[in-house]
Amino acid sequence: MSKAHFGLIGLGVMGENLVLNAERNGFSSVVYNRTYSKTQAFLEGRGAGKSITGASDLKDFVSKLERPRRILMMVKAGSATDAVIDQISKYLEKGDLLIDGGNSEFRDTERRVAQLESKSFGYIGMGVSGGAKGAFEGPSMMPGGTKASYDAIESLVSKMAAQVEDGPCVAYIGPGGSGHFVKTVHNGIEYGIEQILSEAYDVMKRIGGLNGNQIADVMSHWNRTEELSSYLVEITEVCLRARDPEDDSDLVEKIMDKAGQKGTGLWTVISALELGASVPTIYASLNARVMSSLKVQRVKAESIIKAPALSSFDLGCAQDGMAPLMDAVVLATIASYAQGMELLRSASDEYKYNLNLPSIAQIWKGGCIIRSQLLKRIQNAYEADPHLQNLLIDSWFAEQVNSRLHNLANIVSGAAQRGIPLPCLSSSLDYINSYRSGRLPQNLVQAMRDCFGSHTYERIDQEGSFHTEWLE
Ligand code: NBP
Repeated sequence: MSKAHFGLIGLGVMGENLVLNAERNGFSSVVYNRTYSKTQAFLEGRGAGKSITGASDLKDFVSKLERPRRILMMVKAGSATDAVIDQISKYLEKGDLLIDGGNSEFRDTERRVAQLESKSFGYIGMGVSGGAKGAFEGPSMMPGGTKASYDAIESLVSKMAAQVEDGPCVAYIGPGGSGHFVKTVHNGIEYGIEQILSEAYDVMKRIGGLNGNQIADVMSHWNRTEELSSYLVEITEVCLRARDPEDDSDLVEKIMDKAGQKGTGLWTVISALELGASVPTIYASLNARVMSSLKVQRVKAESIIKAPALSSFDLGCAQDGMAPLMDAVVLATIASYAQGMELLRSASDEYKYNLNLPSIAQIWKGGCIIRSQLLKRIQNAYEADPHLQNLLIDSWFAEQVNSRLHNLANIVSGAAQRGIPLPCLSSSLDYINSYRSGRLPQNLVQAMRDCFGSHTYERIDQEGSFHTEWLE
């Protein structure tokens, strides 16, 4: 019997769809899952009649693969991934390739790349985005590791990936854990945009008095604009139109307002803090989820702390796509991408990843959760100026900021006067205002630090380090 081209470990939501994708693209496959009954169910179900066989143990799995073996692990990140590596290593031979497609922490991947490559196996840490549907139809993939290992899987992943007008949504990212780092930042941006759209919904519902279908109409309008056309706006419309089969009301209104936060959003913020990169929009989205989990406390506080007095402000009209609110959403979305891209640049410098920012924007244009038309502009901006320090000062993005900033300010201040929290929109406004402020009040912070701790300060008019005896 001829050997299979591709092996997959972990028949969960993602693994099942990815192996069907590989098989459809001409790669005969063999699958293994810790719980064998799942393998059997898959082979009798979605995997039936396809060039996919199963294995009940890892020795048999490895023996069914052509060499060099290309094996994708889609298991839970963390100790499960280490366990699988540990169990399979004894059956691998020189040149075989293990790919971790889970959401692993990038430092774990750094460690595993070094460990596996030292045994002459290839190891790729590959971020995969697109959910179950993307995994089946074509995801966006972010592989990192050695270039030689990437070259060995390129024919496979470039066929499996989503395809956009300028190629597949996969490219070599860089060494070590860079692929998983880029996926982590992708997820951080995703957190930001999800929260921004949720805040816009809240404003339209609580200030504009719109119902789910009316808000969905605005989302539909936004999804037809260059600035906001995206997968996340598209699915927001879908969610808002869904009816509760019980009483035909807006289903979204029946959902508990508590969101969890998995590793990647938190890791993005931790990495940003470690690297000294500014990501307030992304941090605000993470914190909004933390606040949402305090449901019992919030319900109690609502009856104790009253909202400020009402004041009116211009939200725009639904037929016009709520133009002022759209301005606010466009800028917060841009801020989210800008922060993510700057975090990637910092990591690239610090960890010597040599990241290609236009290529990463290209990979994200299809298949993944944050795909959007804006990514074409982002790709253009970094292609035009590889040393661009921040998206906000690229000419097209600067024009967006200059023409829309007043409305972001109006929406944030108007909502604040009604006691409606807009963590991501207000953080984005602060981010943009801070970034465009030639002088910030950190001169006073420096004075205080020198006053109590003799930390010294620099002057704007003289070179050197200065100290003042402030309390004398
Ligand atoms: P699921 O939760 O659907 O499946 C997890 C898989 O991991 C199952 O096959 C399970 O085997 C296996 N597994 C576990 Br749990 N512990 C194991 C162990 N100690 N040894 C061997 N196998 C073990 O996950 P999923 O949603 O398909 O996600 C897989 C990976 O992809 C995760 O890292 C996830 O973060 C990442 N990811 C998910 C998405 C998404 O949209 N869901 C998107 C992108 C990336 P069992 O059947 O025996 O329990």
